[in-house]
Amino acid sequence: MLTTFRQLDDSDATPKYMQVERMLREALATDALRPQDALPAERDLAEELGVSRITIRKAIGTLVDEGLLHRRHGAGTFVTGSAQRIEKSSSKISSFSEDMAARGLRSHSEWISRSSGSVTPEESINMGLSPGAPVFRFNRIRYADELPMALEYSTIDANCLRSLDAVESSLYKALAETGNRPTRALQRLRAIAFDEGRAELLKMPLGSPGLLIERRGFLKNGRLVELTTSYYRGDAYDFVAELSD
Ligand code: 16G
Repeated sequence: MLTTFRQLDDSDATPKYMQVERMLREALATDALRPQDALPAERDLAEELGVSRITIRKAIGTLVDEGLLHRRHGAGTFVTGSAQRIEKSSSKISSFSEDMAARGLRSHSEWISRSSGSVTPEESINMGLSPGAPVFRFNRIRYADELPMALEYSTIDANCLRSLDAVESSLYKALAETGNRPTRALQRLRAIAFDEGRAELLKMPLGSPGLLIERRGFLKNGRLVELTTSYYRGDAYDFVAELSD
């Protein structure tokens, strides 16, 4: 692995950390470093390139901020990029936590916000709830291991959950506790390019491809429980539909 990196040029007056950064960018551009590859330990890289660990850390830090690399706690630094693709069958109604667990990935979420309120006029029409009906809103960044995979904005009929705090790691788990996990869903998919705000939250370059998925989740009796808009990274998901005549 180390031999794939070119040595720094001693006669170059550019600060060393910028040279390391440029060298790493080249390695990424030429596929010497490929998606999911682990970078050598900072100590080894510093030794190999004849610079300090601080210099290495600074160069890597810039690329982490740009989302080209990411750190996994206790495991090191890895190349971002096309994540392990998750194949999702659209005929089964599953949750993000279940999808990840089925692939041996650890899921967790970071809260963007959670709040209680009442339906907007648009939600009232979309959800078939009376104007002023109480709802909870859960806005989350969803992670698979340490990789941000999706942004999810959910509006839930407040009568379907014990409380706003009932949702911890899984929304569907909390809904199941009150017997209100959706049993049927309608989904709409659309291709998008990530704008600046969402690209930043997902640590992806501006304009990266994504999938916008709107899910309406219903109970057996036809009542709508969930209205969720998800933004999935386009390089991580394959949606599979089974069709028959
Ligand atoms: C999935 C659903 C989303 C649901 C969430 C619950 C799609 C496109 N969307 O991401 O509608 O709210 O799972 O996940 O599949 P959780 O139970 O792990 O919070």
